[in-house]
Amino acid sequence: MRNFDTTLYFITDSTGFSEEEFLRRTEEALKGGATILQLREKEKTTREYISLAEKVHTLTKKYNVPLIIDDRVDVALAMCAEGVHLGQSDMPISTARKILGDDFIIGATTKTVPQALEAYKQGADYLGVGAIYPTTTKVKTVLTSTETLDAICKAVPIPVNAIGGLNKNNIQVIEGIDIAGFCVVSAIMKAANPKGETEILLKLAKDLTN
Ligand code: TZP
Ligand code: MG
Repeated sequence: MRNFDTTLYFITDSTGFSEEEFLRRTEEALKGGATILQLREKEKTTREYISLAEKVHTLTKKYNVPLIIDDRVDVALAMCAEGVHLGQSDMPISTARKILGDDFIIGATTKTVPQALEAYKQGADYLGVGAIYPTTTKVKTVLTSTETLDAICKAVPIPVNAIGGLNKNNIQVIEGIDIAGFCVVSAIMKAANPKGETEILLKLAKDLTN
């Protein structure tokens, strides 16, 4: 598996942006120091998803940041992404691992300790756990307590990231929990200054994960 660092995990959302503005904001986040980037598209056709992923990949390669594709093993394979992120109703991790091989980064969304142990057993490289706070990003999710997050961090030896409603004013809630990093969508995507916001979040994330 290739090296990756989930300290500040930026997940994109193109909703409401022209492609040009979406790509500009995405590049600003990369300039600001996002350590890993997930392209998350729920409405695009397969062809549109691949086309946008190729454009985003050109940017992530420039900043040497791994690109993770949400939900779609086929899209990730088609455009040679570095990884894929799978939820509880997506392809099973063990099946994805068989298809993708050992070099691909495979992430999993888990909300309980049994789900986390199962994803780890099946070959997940990292876990996303949340939503920690209510989120305005379009997602089918329920809240996960910080106690469950803590229990998951203690249960698996792979990096665990907190996700959901996190921003510079509330990520301190995670203090003392052994997470590897934070995932954010709107805190960066909708920021007036995505680069500046990413820099602030990266510093906070580094301080809280050390
Ligand atoms: N999974 C759980 S919460 C969430 C996902 C994809 C969305 C997080 O978005 P935001 O804007 O950082 O709250
Ligand atoms: Mg998913």
